Amino acid sequence: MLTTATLCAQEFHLQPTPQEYITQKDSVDIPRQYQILSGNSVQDGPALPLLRSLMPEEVLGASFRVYIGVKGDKIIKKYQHRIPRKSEGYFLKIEKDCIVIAGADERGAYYGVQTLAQLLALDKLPLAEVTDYPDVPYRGVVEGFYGAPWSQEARIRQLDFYGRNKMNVYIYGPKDDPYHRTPNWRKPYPAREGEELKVLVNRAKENNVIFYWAIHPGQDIRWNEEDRSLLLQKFESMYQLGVRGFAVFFDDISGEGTSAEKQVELLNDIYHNFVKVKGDVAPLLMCPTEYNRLWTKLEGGYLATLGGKLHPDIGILWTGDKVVACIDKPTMQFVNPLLKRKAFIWWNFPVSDYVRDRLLLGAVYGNGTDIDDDISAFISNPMEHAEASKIALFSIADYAWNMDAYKSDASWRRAVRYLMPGHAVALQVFASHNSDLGGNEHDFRREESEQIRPALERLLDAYCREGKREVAAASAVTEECERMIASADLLLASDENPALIKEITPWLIQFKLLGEYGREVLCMLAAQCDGKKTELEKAASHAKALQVLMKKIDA
Ligand code: BEU
Repeated sequence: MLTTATLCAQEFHLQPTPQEYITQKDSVDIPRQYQILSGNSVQDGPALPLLRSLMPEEVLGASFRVYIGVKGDKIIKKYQHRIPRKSEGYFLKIEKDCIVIAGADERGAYYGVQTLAQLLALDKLPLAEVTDYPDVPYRGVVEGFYGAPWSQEARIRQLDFYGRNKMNVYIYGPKDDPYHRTPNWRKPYPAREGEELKVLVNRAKENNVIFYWAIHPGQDIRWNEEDRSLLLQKFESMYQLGVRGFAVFFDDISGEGTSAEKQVELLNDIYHNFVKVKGDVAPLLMCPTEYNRLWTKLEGGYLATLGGKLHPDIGILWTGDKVVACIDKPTMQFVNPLLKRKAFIWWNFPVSDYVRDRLLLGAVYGNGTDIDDDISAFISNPMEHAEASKIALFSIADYAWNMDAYKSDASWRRAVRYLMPGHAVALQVFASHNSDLGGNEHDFRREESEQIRPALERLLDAYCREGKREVAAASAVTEECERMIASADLLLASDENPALIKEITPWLIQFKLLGEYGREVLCMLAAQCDGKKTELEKAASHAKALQVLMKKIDA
């Protein structure tokens, strides 16, 4: 009998959460040998190589068969009717003697293989059927922050992560790459940087990710033939490196470059004379100057001009009601009629370039789960800390794939476990205290330290009002301080995810000091309440020393 999978999150959960996952109680041993039978439509893409990397013992004539194909391929004909009628959808079936992966298109087949990869990590393969597709057409990341751009290694790890998490877009647009914007947007990349980009483009292809390259010419563009042709030449040079997705960003500029009419003219020209001529390029994208509601001057007619005159196939990026804001139904009801298309959402989270002393490792919440029909994309602008950003990116992938099923807290915990399975408890403690931005220019705040908040409030309340020490609250807070200290040590000593630990080391050191400081303050409180003057002085001098150390780390 078929039963809907009920494995709890602690045990196993497909990521991103599939639309439908049905398992039987039975399972099958992972076959030692098998034969792969593949359709014509998967011969060129990355689905087949990925499948072969998962199942290397391919033997002609083996009794266990793996069928893989795309709608229309003979090899999966029997299962045509089970393939969801959604782009990038797939049907995956695991039986005693065969596996079937049937995609709505090549990327769908690839995602079927990615799901199989997760199931293959189990001891035995569950007999299962997965019917799956994404809610949002484009899902991914825009490397669009100010500050140190990601390293080559970090980008490679990101692209692999996107493939595994069924994200299909990466937009290259780091504000501090001089060849992306002023002063060097007109010039081709030097040979070494060009070669590195080529490697990334290929890695994106292997992961079925569209590599977009964005140009940011607005701060000094002159609306003349020379600059128009320099921009097209730059795009051509990126095309030669293998890039097949292009975007033009006009955010955060002033002066002549902000003209809606001129931006439209340029974009339509690129659309007709570059994108259409090439014929193998993804939809053209643009980021407007008025890219959020707060900065929209309706009377100026900027967005109306874009909406009315920009070719309807060009995607327009939008960050929401403010520069940094969650996206909901009213957000979309405001912007879509103006743009006359579904906005391509650029979500400014977990980007931290305006709060650089913070790590934003909290849960992803606040976006409407009823907006899948209103958006053409949901992409995230992350932190300059690539590995640490994956906590949020994991959940963003989950949310954009299946909004109805999205559970923020559970997804967050799975993200933490995904990054450091062997130290998930310690990383969860650290993440739960490193989520809020503090006061900031965009008034964007996140929940932080929620679990310990009631005890902290009781402790402070009793002390401030009556000068008393609330014993239960004091021990709860002390325990939390101990947990912080131990978690910091465990993570600092771990070699489980060196890239992540390297990024967060200063915060881990600070976290440990903060735990020690908290513990000492609670000793001071106990000593004061018990009238133990010497102990109070001893604890106070240690607490002061810890404060000095924390200031040094802050600096
Ligand atoms: C986040 O601080 C952030 C906000 C914007 N000023 C920039 N542009 C857009 O959001 C479109 C972005 O580059 C920057 O990272």
